[in-house]
Amino acid sequence: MNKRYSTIMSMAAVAVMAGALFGSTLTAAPISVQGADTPVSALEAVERMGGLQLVMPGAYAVSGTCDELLNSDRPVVNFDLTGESHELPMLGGNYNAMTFSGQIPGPTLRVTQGDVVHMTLTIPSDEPTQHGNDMHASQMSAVPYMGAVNIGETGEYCYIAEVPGVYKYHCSGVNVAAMDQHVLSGMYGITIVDPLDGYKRLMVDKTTVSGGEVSKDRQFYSADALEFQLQYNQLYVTDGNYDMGKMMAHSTTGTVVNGQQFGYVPNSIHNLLMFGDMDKNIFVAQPWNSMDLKQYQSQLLFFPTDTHVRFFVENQGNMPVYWHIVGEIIDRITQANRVQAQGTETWLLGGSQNMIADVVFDEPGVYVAVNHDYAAIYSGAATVMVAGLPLAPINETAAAISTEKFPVIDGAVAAGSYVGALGNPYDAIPPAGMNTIDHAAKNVHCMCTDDVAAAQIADGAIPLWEAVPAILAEAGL
Ligand SMILES: [Cu+2]
Repeated sequence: MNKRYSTIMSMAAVAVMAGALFGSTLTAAPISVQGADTPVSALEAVERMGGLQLVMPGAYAVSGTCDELLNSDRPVVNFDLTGESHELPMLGGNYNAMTFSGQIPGPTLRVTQGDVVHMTLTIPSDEPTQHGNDMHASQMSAVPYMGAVNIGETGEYCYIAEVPGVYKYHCSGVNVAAMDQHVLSGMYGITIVDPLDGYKRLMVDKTTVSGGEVSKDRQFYSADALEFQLQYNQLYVTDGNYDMGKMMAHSTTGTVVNGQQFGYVPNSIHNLLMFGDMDKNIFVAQPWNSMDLKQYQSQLLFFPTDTHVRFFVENQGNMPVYWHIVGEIIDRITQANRVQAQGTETWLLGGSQNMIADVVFDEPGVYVAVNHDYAAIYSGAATVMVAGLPLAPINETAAAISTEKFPVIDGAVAAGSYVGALGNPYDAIPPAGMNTIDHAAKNVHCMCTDDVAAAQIADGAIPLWEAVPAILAEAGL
């Protein structure tokens, strides 16, 4: 798509967006030209007015101020973000990413239903553009609270998280303009609002047989679960920059899960443990193999069998997510702590839609969570998960290199999964809530800056690119 067409598309998108946000009576004012001597584009008109927010009558701004809510009796949870542009890696090279607080997705906020969220957004003085923030967990006037925050300044708003569930938050661009660019370049994250009275216990359909007679044998699991977060999005990039033409054509450059294509597939460590050879790949696509990749080296998700596993899933993108686990049936889907489905093979999430998927894995083995759209799978939406300790060669290798100082296999056995030896990836683990089972260990993993990776280490996550060579040296391998 050429640049001119791309500009036209951008103007059309702004007009559509403005119409959607402000309704028909208010749309005419911002898009028609006020005080202009010559005809200008809609985008220019918006810029001349200082952004769309100026035309919104103040009388509509009935909520969002903090004074009252911060002094109510409700618990207050502070959530402080910064808007930062960074160059980050994707398959095929680096690109100009935009982030909340140096990471994609941004930090996950976890609160309890009824809490007051006090969110602030700071734009550092060296940041080249304004940013905004729209939290879908809120129910408040978008204007003026979600408008652009100027460079070098901090914006804030407050709201009560009334409805439990998973909610997207995202940059609202520069007063809606370029919102697509900012979100699809990485400015998104989630809020988890735990139900005030906790999560529901999980029922799993089973049968039993006795004397040739089959009968129902429903199994119940406590609400406490081992938890993961998975956020789906697309990249639309040409020569390292966001390409709006590709977005309009739904022509994805890559599909990302938690900001990375194929970020949760085996790496050279798993190759080594499995085959004794770092370069002999286990999985069909392992683009993030090298130890030199540090926090970008791909990692796997680990959990024991016969355990309640809870996935917080958000579709941050522009395309549907047909969420499926190769080898499993999803035991339950909830939204707003209300059951949407039980025993479903796949669940569809449209753009900016979420779910909590509860699953119990009965059989030790390797499973793959996918967006069951082949284009999405092949461009990055494949997340490899291992239940139990099913890989005999890994168990043997781990036992062989296990030493008193690094009791690798003991840790794994104690945890009932390889999490005890290798940890679960930090960015796939949400903050703990009221029904959370702790992960035995975390490893450093994220689509993030080195500063964010260092903060993960400070929080106890293992940098496997340092730990594994140390273990191998200790074992004389
Ligand atoms: Cu932004």
